[in-house]
Amino acid sequence: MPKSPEAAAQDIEVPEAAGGWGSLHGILNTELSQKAGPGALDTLHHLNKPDGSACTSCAWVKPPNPSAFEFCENGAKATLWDLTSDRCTPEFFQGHTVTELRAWNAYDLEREGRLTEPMRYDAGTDRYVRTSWAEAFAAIGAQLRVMDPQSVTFYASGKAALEPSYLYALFARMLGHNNLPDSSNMCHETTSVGLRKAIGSSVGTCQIEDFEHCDAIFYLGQNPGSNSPRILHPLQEAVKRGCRIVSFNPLKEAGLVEFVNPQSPVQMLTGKGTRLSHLYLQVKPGGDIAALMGVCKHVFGLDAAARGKGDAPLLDDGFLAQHTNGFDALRAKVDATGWDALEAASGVSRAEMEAAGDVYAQAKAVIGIYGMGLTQQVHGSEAIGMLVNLLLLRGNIGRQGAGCSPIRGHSNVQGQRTVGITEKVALAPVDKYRELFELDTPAEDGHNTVRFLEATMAGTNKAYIGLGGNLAMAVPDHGPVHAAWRQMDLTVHIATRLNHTHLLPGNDSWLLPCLVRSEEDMQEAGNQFVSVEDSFSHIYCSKGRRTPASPHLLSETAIICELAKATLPFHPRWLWDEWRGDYARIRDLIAQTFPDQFADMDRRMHQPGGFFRGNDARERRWLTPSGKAEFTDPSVLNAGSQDAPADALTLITLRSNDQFNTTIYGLSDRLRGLEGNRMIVLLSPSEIARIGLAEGQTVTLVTAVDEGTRRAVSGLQVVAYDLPSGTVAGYFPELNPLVPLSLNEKLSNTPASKGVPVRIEA
Ligand SMILES: Nc1nc2c(c(=O)[nH]1)N[C@H]1C(S)=C(S)[C@@H](COP(=O)(O)OP(=O)(O)OC[C@H]3O[C@@H](n4cnc5c(=O)[nH]c(N)nc54)[C@H](O)[C@@H]3O)O[C@H]1N2
Ligand SMILES: Nc1nc2c(c(=O)[nH]1)N[C@H]1C(S)=C(S)[C@@H](COP(=O)(O)OP(=O)(O)OC[C@H]3O[C@@H](n4cnc5c(=O)[nH]c(N)nc54)[C@H](O)[C@@H]3O)O[C@H]1N2
Ligand SMILES: [Mo]
Repeated sequence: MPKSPEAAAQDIEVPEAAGGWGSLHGILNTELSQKAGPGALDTLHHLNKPDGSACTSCAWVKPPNPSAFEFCENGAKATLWDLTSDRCTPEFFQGHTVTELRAWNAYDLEREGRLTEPMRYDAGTDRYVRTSWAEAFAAIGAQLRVMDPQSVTFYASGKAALEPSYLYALFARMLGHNNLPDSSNMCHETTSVGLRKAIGSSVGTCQIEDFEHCDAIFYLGQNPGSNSPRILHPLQEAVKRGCRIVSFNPLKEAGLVEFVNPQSPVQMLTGKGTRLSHLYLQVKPGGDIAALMGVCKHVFGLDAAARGKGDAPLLDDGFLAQHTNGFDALRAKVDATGWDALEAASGVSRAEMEAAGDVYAQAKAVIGIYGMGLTQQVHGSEAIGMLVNLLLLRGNIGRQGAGCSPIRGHSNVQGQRTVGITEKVALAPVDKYRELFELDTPAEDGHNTVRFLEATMAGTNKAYIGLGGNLAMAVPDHGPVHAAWRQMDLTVHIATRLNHTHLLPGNDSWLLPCLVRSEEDMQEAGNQFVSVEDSFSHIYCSKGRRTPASPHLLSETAIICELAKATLPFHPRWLWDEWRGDYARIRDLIAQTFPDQFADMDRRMHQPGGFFRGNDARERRWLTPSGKAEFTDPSVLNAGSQDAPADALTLITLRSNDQFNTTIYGLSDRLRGLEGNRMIVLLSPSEIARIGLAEGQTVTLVTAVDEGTRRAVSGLQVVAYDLPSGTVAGYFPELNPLVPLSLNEKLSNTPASKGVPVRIEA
């Protein structure tokens, strides 16, 4: 007899539970390689607490009553990485041409340590050479002043805090453009657009308290063990209360299977953790739409049966009537779609979808959580819409213990959007800009990340300023993108460590080294602190205490102010010196610009747990055109590309446990049992046999859509792994050359990094 879906979930074996001793070894290894020193321990001790700095590794909540160690393995790694004792000095650059450095791998580049002085690219010697801040600002300002503002792009990676982010967006608009892509464009932009379309909110509706009251959590396409380990604590607590977790993921991720709490002596000593997932639906890539539809179909069946017997209905009729729109169309679609089609499109069985439907139906309060597995698909917003559909059926949004909770990536990526970094004029605080700065916001929408790359390839974008990040490596289609990148007139990088984007200099290129969040930031009014927003829309203060890595470093805020001063004409209300001197002045501007959410920000952000800027959908106020929460009638059953040839496999690009995006800490993907090599391609054993490959063999992956251009990555070792048939997986960013720029989410342009049609060449 086949196992029940519940029993199958209990029997899943993983190489190692999340947390546990392995996480402590992981921290130790990073400390050994980075030699951050004893002061770093003090920084870790204060991390995510009211008197410390906010961790840069993820956007999970900083709780009002923090535990002794309010950080995880990966937060510790990110902090130690920032506080390394290694230095990448002008002397280093003297010894290596840029061409030579381009051939280094990412790990070796960042291993050189923190950048220490501003550098200018010298084309004659093909080297970065020492410059002064004054020279850098004057030269960049002089260039920007004479360029067509529409040909200039200001990118932001989601680490920069609220204060520099607010000024950066303002600077762009004062210069005359809305070209403000950020890392969110490769990440949760699908949420910004898709969730907004469904419930009128571009961010999640849950608060941390909801995790104390939910009976079920539907957990889709997010890997907490590697990417947001602090979430494992509330998940563990919830499970201990009897809450049931239903996971949807093509990989059996250790963090969703078992957690050994490093703060529990019993669990650490016995090695026995908490089993997390009650059910584990191993969907195929993009299979969530169909799987969730199957869950809905079963709930409709249960509801009809209950009504037939005269029992209380399962659907929340009152909520549906008062708060939602479009139910009938969804219902008709679900009724008309057979189980065979749902099984084929999702990769999971009817029995599994029904078991998940039972969990949903029995739960009084349900939370839906998701990450990149949903957002980085061609029809990702429809997958989000389908999750919202399920939640709406029983009024699971806008009440205690229920809601929709996307897990953000970068530690302030949500906040950057909140304070004005957006290419869309409709989302910019246009009236306030006029009132506060006599500024007319440029009328045209600007570039998102994909549009920026297209414009660069077309030769119409000629300058790039990067506030952090490693954009050229994080984006799709490295081949054509990198060739075009070098044709730009001006490239400027505000950065902490050397990366490959810096090694694609335009005609004129600058490297401007900045402080990290855990470092002291002295300005005219004394040591400054900054603020960030987490996944739950709480705003906190973050205070740096460490001595900066070099006396020449400037803060991101200071660099933006100086660039703006060197570029823009004088205006009596544009007070760059005062803003630089005292960041409280910037917070006043944020509070005046967004009074409903940020009033009295400078005081409230010091509260333990920060302050909540509010969320209308949580209060069941739906800021949609209809004024109601919208059911989505999905146009497809699988969220992947509909143009893939029938014989293609689908590639998922993954993060390992030992990286932060393009920053590679090491070669250990411990939680998946993969060690020592990132140039690998994972396939199920049966797929390896079907294609006629052998484990350990080296192959080439070739993209199987948009085939006018050949996109290939060679030298990939075949590794057997438990995956659905037709699925292959490998690492981001190594496999980014395979992702066509044209393969992006329909509504948001988020690159479809979890659904790339490919073929294997032996
Ligand atoms: N240590 C560490 N922490 C990080 C980061 C890091 O790189 N390292 N990056 C930060 C950033 S910027 C972000 S955005 C987050 C990212 O955190 P996540 O959202 O967890 O992103 P990924 O690791 O890319 O992949 C998510 C999961 O989606 C699954 N998946 C792939 N395709 C599908 C699908 O079609 N359906 C479903 N249901 N699942 C699918 C994958 O197997 C994987 O488990 O983490 C943040 N935190
Ligand atoms: N194929 C594929 N591609 C992806 C993804 C995927 O899952 N698959 N994920 C996408 C996602 S979710 C994201 S968010 C993007 C990430 O894209 P980015 O945010 O652009 O990339 P990161 O790797 O986070 O940037 C790392 C660099 O940031 C700089 N840095 C680090 N800390 C600081 C700081 O405090 N200040 C400043 N100024 N600079 C700093 C350092 O120089 C470091 O080299 O990648 C996307 N690309
Ligand atoms: Mo991200």
